[in-house]
Amino acid sequence: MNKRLLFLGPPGAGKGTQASLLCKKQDLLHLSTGDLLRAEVAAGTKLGIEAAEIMNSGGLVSDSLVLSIVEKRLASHNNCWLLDGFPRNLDQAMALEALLERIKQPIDAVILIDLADELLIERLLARGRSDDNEAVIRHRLEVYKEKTSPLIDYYNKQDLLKTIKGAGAVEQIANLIEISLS
Ligand code: B4P
Repeated sequence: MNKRLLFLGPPGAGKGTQASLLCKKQDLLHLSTGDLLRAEVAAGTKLGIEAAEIMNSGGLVSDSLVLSIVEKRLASHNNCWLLDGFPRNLDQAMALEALLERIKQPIDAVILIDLADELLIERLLARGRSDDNEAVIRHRLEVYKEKTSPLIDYYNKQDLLKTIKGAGAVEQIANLIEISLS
């Protein structure tokens, strides 16, 4: 079984939706940097106050801040996890690689969920989170293309990447993900 997974994809592709389902089914620790950051914002911590403005503009929160959140949780868990929405740029990917080497927990597979821009925008507008208005969504898509999409090549070269089409019913996509991991 794949015990250490990473979910990659544009905002709104369904990373969070699919990660929750798979983690429940396979008893993996679900680490969503988006959720963790939103929890810090809701709790009004120093870290949350720093993150809120950047999240509401659609930008990326600083690498050091996100890394500190992830490191704390990974090191304290027993080896089976799914990282959702992290890493989001090459610096984060390299920092993660160094961390995983140190704790001897290599990634087993990277799932890329891919979806056309128009569908992404439609889904996010329907979701209606505070950072889901059209101008912010378009900015997030640009940030994804510029900063995050180079990770596709990065993980492809390591022979870890599996690409799943994100269009269709939630259960259908969940099925495709499970097949790709079997
Ligand atoms: P995230 O919380 O990661 O959210 P996301 O990328 O927008 O959404 P996701 O792909 O998980 O889509 P979802 O399942 O919800 O990021 C938010 C912000 O946090 C970032 O912009 C950034 O500022 C910050 N951040 C997070 N991680 C960071 C990092 N590592 N470094 C720096 N900053 C970071 O699905 C979207 C909608 O579609 C939902 O409403 C869902 O119900 C619906 N949906 C899902 N699957 C569907 C399907 N098959 N059909 C129809 N609708 C579907």
